[in-house]
Amino acid sequence: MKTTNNYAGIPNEFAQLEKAKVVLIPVPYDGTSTWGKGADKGPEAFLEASENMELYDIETDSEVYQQGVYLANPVDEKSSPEAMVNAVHDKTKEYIKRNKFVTVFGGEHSISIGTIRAFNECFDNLTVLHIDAHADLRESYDGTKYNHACAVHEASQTTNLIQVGIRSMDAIEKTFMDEEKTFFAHDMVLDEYWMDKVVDLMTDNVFITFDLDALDPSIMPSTGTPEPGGLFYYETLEFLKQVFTEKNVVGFDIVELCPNENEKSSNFLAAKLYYKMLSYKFMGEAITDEYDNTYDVHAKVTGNNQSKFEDDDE
Ligand SMILES: [Mn+2]
Repeated sequence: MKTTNNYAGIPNEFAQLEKAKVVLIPVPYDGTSTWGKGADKGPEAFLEASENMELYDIETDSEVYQQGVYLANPVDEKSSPEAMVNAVHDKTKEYIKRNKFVTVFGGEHSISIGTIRAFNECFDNLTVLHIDAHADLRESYDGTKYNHACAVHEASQTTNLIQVGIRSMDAIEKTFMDEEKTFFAHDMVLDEYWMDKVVDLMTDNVFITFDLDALDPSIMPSTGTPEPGGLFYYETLEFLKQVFTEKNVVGFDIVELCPNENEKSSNFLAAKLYYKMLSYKFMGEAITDEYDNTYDVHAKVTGNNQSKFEDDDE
């Protein structure tokens, strides 16, 4: 029953690029996954669930779609993992430079190599908040450094990388892991202050890369590589709300939805999580307010928010 090609079936007036503060880039890519295939079907399932979701958010008393959400054409480059990463990078950067709040929906986690690189080139002192069951720190895997197992290796070298929810890794990944900035699931479950500790390690500008397998498989079974002992829904939202309130979240991606014909609730969780993150980003922001993607809309940041656009024309 698809009636429009707009995100969540929103009216055209909120879906035009010119007026939209938010851009959503789908990346239906699944080229390097090792176990459960199907993350290439993620964006379609996410968009379908989004169309069947209520657009009023009770918690923030807002209808964030009215800030404008432009659904970009999907990144369809599949000739090689590296070409895909470059295409994601270019498209992400293009919309950041157009002063949009850029969001990306995967696809497998290797797409984030491109999104993170684009954000890191455009924002100073970037923190990458990596929420995932897996460390994803390998330098290369299966003969490429653009494998999903390497999703944040580059970020570990070039950004303030903070990892949350980790419960699966290879010993070799310790080489690249900063344990001061790693929050293992088995520790988090015993530490009522983990959210504050994570936020304390952040710089002002934060990009969030959210692998859905960070969530507990009981609420998110439809993902390529499920791991027991994950995050639950409300603690995840509480944490995200704190991050969006206290920091300038400059964009985010959500990856690894691997839809299953017989289990639709994961698609709806992904749709709702995305919408919640937008709602937190723009809560308290009037629809008529101008958007500046280099400045914190909650005005909580007093630090230096300058963009790097000027010195970064390649
Ligand atoms: Mn993962």
